[in-house]
Amino acid sequence: MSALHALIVIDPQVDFCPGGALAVADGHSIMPHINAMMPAFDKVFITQDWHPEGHSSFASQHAGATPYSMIDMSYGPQTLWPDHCIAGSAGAAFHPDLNTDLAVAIIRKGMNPEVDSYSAFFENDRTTTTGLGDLLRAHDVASVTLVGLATDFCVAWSALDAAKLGFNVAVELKACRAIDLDGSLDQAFDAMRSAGVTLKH
Ligand code: VGL
Ligand code: ZN
Repeated sequence: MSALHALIVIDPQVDFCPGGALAVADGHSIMPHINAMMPAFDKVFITQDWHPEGHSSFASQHAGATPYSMIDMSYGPQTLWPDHCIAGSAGAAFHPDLNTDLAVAIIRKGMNPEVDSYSAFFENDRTTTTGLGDLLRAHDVASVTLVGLATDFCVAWSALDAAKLGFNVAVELKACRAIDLDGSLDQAFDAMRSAGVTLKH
């Protein structure tokens, strides 16, 4: 029997909140909402964006490039970001308002210097797995609800991969905040709807 419902909290980290290196507007405000949701789920998983210094997704590593511009990497187009979520740094820590006590596991991603990883399931090469899909199955999880930061990048990519892997997927938008670069939020909504992801308001 595989019928459990997991909450997957995506990248609820200091650097994605106001004052952080890659601040998402109002990002901190989702933390109390996520805390309140956790007890209603069978299992809770949390992801943590966790990059080495000099990661290839940082604009600082590409001569003349500015943050939020795009480049072509060997694995496809990649947005360049400000340096953020350096492994072990204060900015990579979970936001202090988040209660992490109920988490079954913390999945770190983005550690390969050459490849970014928006999704909690696969790196941006779309093939290297983080192991989360198998871990969820080992925990008898069939349905997942995603919350966290940012709606249009790591939450959306994770939701699309979860649907591709055969999980029932919902995104609780009250507990998400977006970056919204050049229409990325509307694109993410369209892609998630087309993939059968339930968007909850
Ligand atoms: C994220 C950009 C770079 C996210 C992570 O969590 O949405 N976005 N790294
Ligand atoms: Zn990142």
